[in-house]
Amino acid sequence: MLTSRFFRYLLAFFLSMFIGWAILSVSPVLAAGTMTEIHVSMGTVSGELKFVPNHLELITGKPYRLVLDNPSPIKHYFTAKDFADVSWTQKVEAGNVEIKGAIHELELKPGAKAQWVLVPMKPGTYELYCSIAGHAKAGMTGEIVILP
Ligand SMILES: [Cu+2]
Repeated sequence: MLTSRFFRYLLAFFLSMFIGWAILSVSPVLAAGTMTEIHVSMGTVSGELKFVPNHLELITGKPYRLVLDNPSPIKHYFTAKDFADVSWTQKVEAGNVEIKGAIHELELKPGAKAQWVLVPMKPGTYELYCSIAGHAKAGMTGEIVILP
């Protein structure tokens, strides 16, 4: 009698452990279909120094895939340190490489593509710019707004 109750508790314990683990492993970012893609071109084919678009809006707590590409003849940086600080980065995918962990800046060579999968966590307006000398001054800036 006592043993069968013990085993039921034990079973319930392992079941709840399993359910907890299952919930944790299906993070919102991994749930396909709920992720919003935002495409940003760094520079233009004709060499203009700008981000297209240069104004991004994201919503706090929602998963995003920032799809970056560089169609221009020179390399550029996607630099958004404060934005990165208040976002949770799941990964950055570039070519066949996946990078996990904190990211503050991405360098894209001509023709390169990268995808940054993240969840913005704190509302605010954050600056975006290209950190190559002269590019921000020439207009390669933008803003990323995280809405509540
Ligand atoms: Cu640049």
